[in-house]
Amino acid sequence: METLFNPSQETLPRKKLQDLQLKRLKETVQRVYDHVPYYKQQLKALKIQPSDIKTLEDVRKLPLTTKDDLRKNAPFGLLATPLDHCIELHASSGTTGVPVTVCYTPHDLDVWSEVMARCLTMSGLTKHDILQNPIPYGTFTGAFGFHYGAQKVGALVIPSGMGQSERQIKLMEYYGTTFLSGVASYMIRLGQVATEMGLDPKKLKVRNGLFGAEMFTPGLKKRIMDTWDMDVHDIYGLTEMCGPGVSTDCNAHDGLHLWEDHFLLECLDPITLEPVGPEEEGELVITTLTKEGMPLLRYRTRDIAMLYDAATCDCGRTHVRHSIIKGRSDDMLIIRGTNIYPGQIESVLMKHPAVGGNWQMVLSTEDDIDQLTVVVETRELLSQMDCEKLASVLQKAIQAVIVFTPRLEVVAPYAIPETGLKAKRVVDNRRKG
Ligand code: DLL
Repeated sequence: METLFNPSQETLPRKKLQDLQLKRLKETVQRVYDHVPYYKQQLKALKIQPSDIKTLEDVRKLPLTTKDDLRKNAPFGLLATPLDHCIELHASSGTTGVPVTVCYTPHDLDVWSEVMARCLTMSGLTKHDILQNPIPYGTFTGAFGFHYGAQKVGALVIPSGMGQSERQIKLMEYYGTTFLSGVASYMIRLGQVATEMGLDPKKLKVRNGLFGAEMFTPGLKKRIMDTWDMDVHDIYGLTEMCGPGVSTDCNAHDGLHLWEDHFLLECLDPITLEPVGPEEEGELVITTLTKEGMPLLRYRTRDIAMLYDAATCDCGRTHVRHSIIKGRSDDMLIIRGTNIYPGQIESVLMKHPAVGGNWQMVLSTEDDIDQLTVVVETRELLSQMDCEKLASVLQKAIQAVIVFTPRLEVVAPYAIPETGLKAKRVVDNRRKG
């Protein structure tokens, strides 16, 4: 049996968990009906009264909420409490420039710390650990989520903040960091920098890590484990729910347990919006069950995954598991009629030891035909001939997965410009229309 942060809640028998969810769902619907004019109007348009919610399945009567709905009501239009009751704000900028803003009451921060503490404990954090948190402390939820959760566990937090990779490595060495948190792709970069500084990452004291915030393929996970000789867990979350802390994989590494006492999960076909069957891919749609500041009904995450049987996992937790996030429905590219997720390309690249820390898919239009160029950094500087050999091997391996032949460009370490926090995997220069 694994160590659990909150054993009674994490192992709640399914029937009790569902009773609790129903009670909280009813409260949430009443709350938004009473306090959020936008939802009152939506519910009235669908002729739904809060008293119509009698079973958990009745969630399907409720309106869906999209990122666009949040933007239209930004920044504070969806609050269910006066702004005075909120004590912290976070936002995700997204691509259109209108930030999605979320405000937290003291209760919301308590719940966030609690779910983060559960995720961190699931990935091996104890009060004896020194956790280094190389994420920017700002409106992005990442740093604060890990910070609050780790303090709740009682670990010592080094709030090392964003970037300055050499400094991060020196801090690890100086303080004897045992646990790392953050954005998955940055761990590859840090490993590369440590090696260049003449340090073997395996010889540092880091033994565990919890990463997420972006596409996180098994290949990338394995690479981080091998580089650092550490155990790696995957954490999922989004600003609209709280930030990181929605779900994490236990030691079975067979899906991420999602905290069902705080979030009600549906997995829907993104086109028909009907529920998909067990172990069928669909979009995760989540209703908050305990949010005071900004409760959301049936939020369409756009994240594609599948649900596993909620029966008790070997770890003892009873909360439902979902697969790793395959990609976002809006990340799926259609290139020459073929549907491609960037994760498919990453899975191929990460198998090859000469491939370095960063890669991109660059799309263009030539003679009215879509062209895909996969640009790949090498781990070390290679000769022209070795670059050509590597390009040819990768080209064939990718072609086997995506059916047509992409162009391959092998470049030196660090040649792809860093774009900030989350890796930018797709550059779409195709002519539109
Ligand atoms: O990325 C929160 C977070 C921070 C999660 C640190 C984990 C670690 P947003 O910036 O709002 O919030 O982005 C949320 O990122 O809808 C997914 O598309 C993607 N995402 C987050 N975690 C994962 C993951 C944070 N483990 C969006 N695997 C989500 C794949 C992830 N994608």
